[in-house]
Amino acid sequence: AWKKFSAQEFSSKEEFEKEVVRHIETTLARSLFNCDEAAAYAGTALAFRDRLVIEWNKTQQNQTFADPKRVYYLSLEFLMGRALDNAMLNVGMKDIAQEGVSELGFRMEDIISQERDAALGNGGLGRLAACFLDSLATLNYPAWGYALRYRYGIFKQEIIDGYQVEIPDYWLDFNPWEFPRHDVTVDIQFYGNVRKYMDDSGKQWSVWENGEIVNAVAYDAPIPGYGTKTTNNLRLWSSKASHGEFDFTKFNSGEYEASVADQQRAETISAVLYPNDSLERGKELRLKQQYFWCAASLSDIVRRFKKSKKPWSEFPNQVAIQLNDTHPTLAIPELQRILIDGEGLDWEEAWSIVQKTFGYTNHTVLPEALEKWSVPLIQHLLPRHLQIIYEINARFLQWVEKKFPKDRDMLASVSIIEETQPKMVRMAYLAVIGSHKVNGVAELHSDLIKTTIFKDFVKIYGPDKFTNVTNGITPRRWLHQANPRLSELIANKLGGYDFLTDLTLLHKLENFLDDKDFRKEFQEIKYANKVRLAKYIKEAQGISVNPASLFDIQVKRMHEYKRQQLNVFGVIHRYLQLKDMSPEERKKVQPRVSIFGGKAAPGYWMAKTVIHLINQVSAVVNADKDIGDLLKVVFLEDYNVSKAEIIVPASDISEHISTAGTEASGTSNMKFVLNGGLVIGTCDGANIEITREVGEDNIFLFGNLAEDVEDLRHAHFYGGFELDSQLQRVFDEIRNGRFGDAGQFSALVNSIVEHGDYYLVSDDFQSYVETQNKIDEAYKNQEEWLTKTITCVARMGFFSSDRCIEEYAQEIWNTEPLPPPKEN
Ligand code: 26W
Repeated sequence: AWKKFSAQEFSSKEEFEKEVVRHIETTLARSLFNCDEAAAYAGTALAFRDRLVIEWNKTQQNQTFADPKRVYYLSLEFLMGRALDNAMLNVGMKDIAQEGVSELGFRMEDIISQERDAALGNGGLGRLAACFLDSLATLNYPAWGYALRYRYGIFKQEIIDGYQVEIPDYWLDFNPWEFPRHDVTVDIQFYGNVRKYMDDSGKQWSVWENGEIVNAVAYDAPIPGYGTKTTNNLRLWSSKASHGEFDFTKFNSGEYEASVADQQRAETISAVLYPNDSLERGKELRLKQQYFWCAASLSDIVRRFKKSKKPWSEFPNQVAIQLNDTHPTLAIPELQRILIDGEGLDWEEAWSIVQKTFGYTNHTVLPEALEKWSVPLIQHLLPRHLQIIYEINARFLQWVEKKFPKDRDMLASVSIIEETQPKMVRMAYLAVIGSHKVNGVAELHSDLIKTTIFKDFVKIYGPDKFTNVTNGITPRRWLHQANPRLSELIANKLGGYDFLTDLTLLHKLENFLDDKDFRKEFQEIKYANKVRLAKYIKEAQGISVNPASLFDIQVKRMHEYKRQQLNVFGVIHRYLQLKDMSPEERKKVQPRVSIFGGKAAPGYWMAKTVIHLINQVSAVVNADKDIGDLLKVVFLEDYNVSKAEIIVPASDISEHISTAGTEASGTSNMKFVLNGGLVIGTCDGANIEITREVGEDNIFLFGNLAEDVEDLRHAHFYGGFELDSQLQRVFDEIRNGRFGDAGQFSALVNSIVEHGDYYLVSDDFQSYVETQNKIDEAYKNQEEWLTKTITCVARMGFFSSDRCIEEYAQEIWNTEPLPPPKEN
């Protein structure tokens, strides 16, 4: 085996065991005689935690001493998944630990699976933030993540009678990875009023007063880099009533219930992650969460800056704040408020600091996902911020007016305030105006934002304010951890694990395309990963699938734009064709397993209907004796990060089939390809750049292009609607009840045949089905298929989140790494 880096080493398995036993007996106060897997997990985690903490403290000390420019990544979501395996691999001592736990009578796999996912996110945006933390630490950037410490992460999904049921995810029972910092607290104000006064020198000041105060308490989690001692910090804020346990005046005056209620109201702020992705609902509590987190984080950042005693003009040279979507946009007026009301800077000086400090990443162009908050709500909750937002807007519009005199349409269209009833604050516009750079997350997406939602801002600021940073994924978790055998095979061929920190080295794998042993092992690994998934499917879902079948996987949040409905209609079509065939014809068919997984937002009725249809189709198809292994349909319950680590390495084909122009990037597409699976996809998001990298022959693209979407939608309304005969038949079978109660699915079918087919399912169905047939054909030639998959893996170097972070650092943050000092 190749020597991997290690930080604070356990010099031997004995030393590791000793630490585990010590923690079980003392920290947990348990006897070794009743040590179960949960206790063994706890002991192992605590032993590794000790190692992380030492490097974490050193990193923080070193950063305090050197005081370089730091990056602050503000994200309402960090979908971290499990920490133990990642910590063992990043620190480089998994092998020793593995031997140690087996001597204690456990299997490492079982111990790892004891840990609950840290599921503080919905999907792509949250997982991207987690990959970024891994890359930032690995590349030695002084960087902090800031988020909320939700008591409940994304709900757990259960499927009952084919329907999604949401179960609360209380994940904090035992979390060895977090450290409460009861000494790091911030008072956060809500409501109240603004009073203006003049000081002796005649200067006008605004004070925000009489508000309600809630306490923010910091909880920190260490983020170890791979192959480096750098261990960064993820700081999560928890809300607490400002007067501690109870309000004793109320308590003593007999208002016991009221005092408990106050406390609960305060704690509600950080209680739950909003489970919507891509739907903005304008709830007051969500706005409270956003402000609470922004204000606590900024107070922390400003406090740290002030310790250095540098002049305020240095702030943007010491601090880069990245806004992960518009959710943290209130940080912009908040910093302006701190600088003018708190520190006494004049407006212009403060505003120039603000603009230089922030960068804004956009993750969606879907209109229903763009955040708008009503003016009366902000007025009520954050009266001073509303004044500041109006002032930002007034000055911006004056400036625009000078550039484009008399262009009233322009002024109305770029105003932060939308003149509706009630008036609304457009958060994306505030984010653009308050940042020095705005980026999209894949080339097509970054082009689209410049021609659609931010078109007028390109006219105003010029094109240079807008840039692209194509998303990436961390190869540590998504190759080394999820697919250890493939990682080892690659290391053996390339002469070490350097590819884990320079993923472009994978290109050398193309030299081994003709190496028989390599090919054989590559193929065996894929098969073993499919066996592992098949085993999991059997355990979790009770469905037997043959690992020799083609595994076709679509796992992601359930959404109409992601078009799981297109996939399931395709599955029904396949089923109907199989039923039509003679036994002779069936023998020629490529067996396939269609695997779905993903959560629907609890209020998203159409997405839930698609889950129900998939489960109904699954029940019918899997029970059909004629069909047997030729087609199996699986809906995997409760898709999450740790399940993705089993699912992703096991695909032959994965589906990324959004309506062109709707999926900003996608990141699971990258994960599947990196693990030797091919893609069926539309020309959307990062699929386009994946195609550029792997070559058109190595990806299965289909469907209409983004540039044609508008015309096609128009045609549905004005040109009449003619349905492809194959899709018509699918709908007929759904309607005649072949997959259960037809009434349940009428709205889904009608959204296509009667209500304009907004997501162009009918337009893309035929080419989708044809492309799936091509896949069957291609898969029959296993040698060619293998060549394609190896070639794809070799060409995935571009999609490392390390590349992505380097681009942010150079183009947006202007920051340098701070490597740990050499020790002897
Ligand atoms: C306000 C409700 C809400 C919540 C979350 C609106 C929008 C979001 C996110 C922006 C949704 C999201 O996760 N977007 C995904 O971001 C990924 C990382 O950039 C992309 O790869 C996905 O294409 C994009 O859908």
